[in-house]
Amino acid sequence: MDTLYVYEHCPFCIKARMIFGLKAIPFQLVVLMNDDEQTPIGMVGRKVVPILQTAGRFMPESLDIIALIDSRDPPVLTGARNPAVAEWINRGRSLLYREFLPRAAMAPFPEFATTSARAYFLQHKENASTPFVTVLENAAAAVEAVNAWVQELAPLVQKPDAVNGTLSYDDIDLFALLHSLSLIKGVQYPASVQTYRQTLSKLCGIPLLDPVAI
Ligand SMILES: N[C@@H](CCC(=O)N[C@@H](CS)C(=O)NCC(=O)O)C(=O)O
Repeated sequence: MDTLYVYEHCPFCIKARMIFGLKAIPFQLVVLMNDDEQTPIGMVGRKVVPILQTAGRFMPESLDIIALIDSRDPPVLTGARNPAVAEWINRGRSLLYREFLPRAAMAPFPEFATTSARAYFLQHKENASTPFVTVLENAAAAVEAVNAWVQELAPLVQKPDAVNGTLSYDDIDLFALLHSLSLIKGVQYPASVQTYRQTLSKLCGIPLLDPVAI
């Protein structure tokens, strides 16, 4: 069976997990400790996830993993992309991840199960010019900006199970981002977006982070 090495907070890992869920292909999910440098370096020469172990080899890069798994018959990511979806993502991605990282640092992700693993994340992800505490102190204004951005997604969602009507790489990018977004408390989802993220969560077998939102 294929094994996928991940961190649960990692959006690239969500993308790789999605293709297994969408195709109902069984796989083993292994969460690495965030400060475990040796395991990924031993597998692919650098500290990175996701890593797929398949047919006796190790493979990094979420898009390569997705392409490999989707090349098994029948492919599911057959729909055309809509450039407006990528444009929407690009408009808000840096705002989202500025808000996401300090919350991730506090969330009960298994890759942070030890103090040293959580400390490693803080050391590597906290930006000296904008400490996490400063981001969180300004959360109210940021969540308002996030909400304005999320409203603009509503008209782009064509179907609950595929943003453009047929599953495509836009769904991979969009659900991975909405998964990260679900860690942010106070985000208000327009009806079409709410139904979409809940439907994709079920189809992919990847729970949203709503219950642990901060
Ligand atoms: N291009 C890679 C990017 C993967 C990536 O940036 N992964 C991050 C986690 S989100 C990582 O492993 N960073 C090293 C670290 O967190 O220490 C992909 O698409 O798979």
